[in-house]
Order: sequence, then structure tokens, then C-alpha cells
Amino acid sequence: MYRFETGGQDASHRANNHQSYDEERRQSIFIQPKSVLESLYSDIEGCQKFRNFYDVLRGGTDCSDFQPLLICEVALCRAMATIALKLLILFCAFLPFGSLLSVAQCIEPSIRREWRQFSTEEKSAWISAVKCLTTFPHTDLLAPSVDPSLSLMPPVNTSSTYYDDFVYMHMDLNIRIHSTGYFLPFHRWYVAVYEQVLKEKCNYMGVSPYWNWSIDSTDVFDSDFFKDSDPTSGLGGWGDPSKDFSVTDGAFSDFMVAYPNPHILRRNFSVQPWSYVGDLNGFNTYPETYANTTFTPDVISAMINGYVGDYVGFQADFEKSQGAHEPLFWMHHAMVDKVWYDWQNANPVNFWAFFGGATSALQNVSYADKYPNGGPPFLSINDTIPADGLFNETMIYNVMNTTGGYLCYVYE
Ligand SMILES: [Cu+2]
Repeated sequence: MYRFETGGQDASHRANNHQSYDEERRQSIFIQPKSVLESLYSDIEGCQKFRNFYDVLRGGTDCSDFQPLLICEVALCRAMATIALKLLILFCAFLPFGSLLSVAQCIEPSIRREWRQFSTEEKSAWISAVKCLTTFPHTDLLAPSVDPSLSLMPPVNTSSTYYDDFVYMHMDLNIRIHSTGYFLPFHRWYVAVYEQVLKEKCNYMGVSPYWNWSIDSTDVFDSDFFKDSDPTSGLGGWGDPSKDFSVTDGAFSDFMVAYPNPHILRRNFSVQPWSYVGDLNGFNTYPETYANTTFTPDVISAMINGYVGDYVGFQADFEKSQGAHEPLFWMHHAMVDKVWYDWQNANPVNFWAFFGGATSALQNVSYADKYPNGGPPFLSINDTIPADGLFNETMIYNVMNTTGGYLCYVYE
């Protein structure tokens, strides 16, 4: 079954329920970069040497005295007695950034484009690479981290494919990466890694497409997006109800997926997806919501230009559910990422704004209103995004900036 992964809870409803920790969020936004600096600093051997040197100059105080200097400008000013010292400290402070930049620089960011802007050849190349991933076998690197009683996942199917591993990992991590602070960073990283895998394993030369579903919101049923039945470049249409919603046209009409049992890709779209799945034990407060009214171009524009500095409110307006079997999932999440990217760039206060918890409302339904993007323990951008062993884990910090070097792309 496929349904839109995005949700559409009413923003004013959200706002009324979160004033209790608004102040905490506001404060956290500006604290994070300093803590990152601190951790970077402590990792650099050169700085350790400088600490010792500085200690000598100061007359032998211990290293802990230096730590506040880096993270507190007031102390920094007080302590830097000479210009020479200032220069040395400046040099030291830039070491961590220098080392990051030397690892990777983003000189020519790739430009992600909307699927309908792709040429027929580009569409075929992306689809071919996606299908190519299913020719690689399951990897034993995949190590589920969530208790099956919580993930509700069957055991890993060792006869499945590498593509299925990506699907499994996302579903296994469901309660860790949805309705938590990991939501936007995880999916940004997930899509970026997926693109990299397409390149490395399947020689894909293009960029990640995104699917701007807000274009289709006016008439989802009749959208041209689902009318390309070309066997190599078409995404195909909606599933056939008489065949258990299997996709019967386009390039994915023979696309086999493994979970929960092997089957041909199915698409069962509904404009009232939450009505279809029920109220999710109280988690879904608006089961009658029409999906095509939640993310119209006007709503997206309001999201991007609203929620200034309010990461939680922004994310809360976005989220629900899952469905990575579907190749459309990747371009859907690229679109979610694009909206985050646009919001980050709509106001400087938004760019590094981050706040969220590690405990999902999917685990604790009472959190749904109070902590829409996760309850305590709260995350910082130093925290590591989980990946179930499938690929290297990385800090949230590394994926906040899509042109920071660790990532290197923009949206058109
Ligand atoms: Cu997801």
C-alpha cells in the first residue's frame, strides 16, 4: 500500500499546544552551533597542542580554563591579552573548519530538478539506475536496531535485494526517524546516500529528481504525473484495484519488492489516506483530512515563509507515515527536503534552526500534541543519524547545509 508520507495537521492547532516549551526551543536554536564548535575543537590534535602552549603563556593553568574561551566571547575578550595571542587563538579556532573544508569542498553543487523537467533520456537513466539496485543482493551490513515488537517488521529477508535493504532500514527505523528531530536530517541524508549509491553501483550520472506534489494538488486523480506509461521512462499510473493495486503500466510494472512478502509494486492512492488507515490509536486527530488540500502551492509557500526560526512548527506541519518501497518515495522526500531547504534559505534565523526529541509520538501517543517532533531526550545537531549499518552514520550537523561540503547540492 502506498500513501502520502506527509501529513497536514492544522498549524494553529499545533501552535496552541506548544507554547509551553517555545522558550526552550528559542534558546536551543542559538546554542547548537557553539556546542558543535566545542566538539570539533576538542577533536583537533593541533588545538590540543595549542592548549598546552597557551597554558604555558598563561602560567600553567589547566586545559579546562581554555574551554570556555572558545565558547564564550566575553571570556575570550578578557583572556586575550596580546595581539599575538589573539592571532594564535584565531588560528586555532579556524583549524576545525580548515580540516572540514579540506575533507570536502562544495565548489559546483549539483542542481536537483523537478521530475517533469527531466528529459526522456534523463528519466530513463534514473529509472534504470533504480531498477539496477534490485539486481544487487541483500547485504549483511543491514543490522536492524529497533525491537521487532515496536518496528512491527518481519525478519530481514536474506534473499531480497540491496534496494529492499534501503526499504527495510527505513521501515525498521520508523519510530526513530518519524515524528522525531531526526525526520528532516535523516531523510535528507537518506536521499543523498541513495543518489550516491545509484552513482557508485549503477553508474547513474544524473541528480536526484524531486516530485513537486503541490502542482498536482488541484487534481490528483487526473494529474499528468501518473499518466506516463512509457516502458522505460514512465513512472506508470495508479494501481489496478482488480489486481490488488499492482502497477500495471510504465517502467515499474515488473518491479518486485520484498516486504512484508514479495510482490509487484502496488499503488493505492487515496485523497483521504488517514481515513483509510483509521485514527492510528489517537495519533491522527484529523482522519477526514483530504491530502490534496494539505500541500497546495499556497500552503507550501506559507510554510516556507512562515515559522520563522520555528523548526518544530515547520516540521510539525509536514509529517506523517511511511512508504519507501515506492520509487516515487525518493523524489517525494527530495521534495520534502526542498521545502526544508527553501525554508532554511527564506530567513537567516531558519538556516541552523534545529530542535527535536528522540522519542516519537509513534511510541508515545501522548506526545503527539505536546512534542510533535519528538519528546525527551532532546537531540542536538551533534547527534548521529541512525542508519542500521547500511551506510556510514553522520552527525545532523553535517547535513544542515546542503552546500557545506559534506553535501553538495541545491534545488533549482
Ligand atoms: Cu520516512
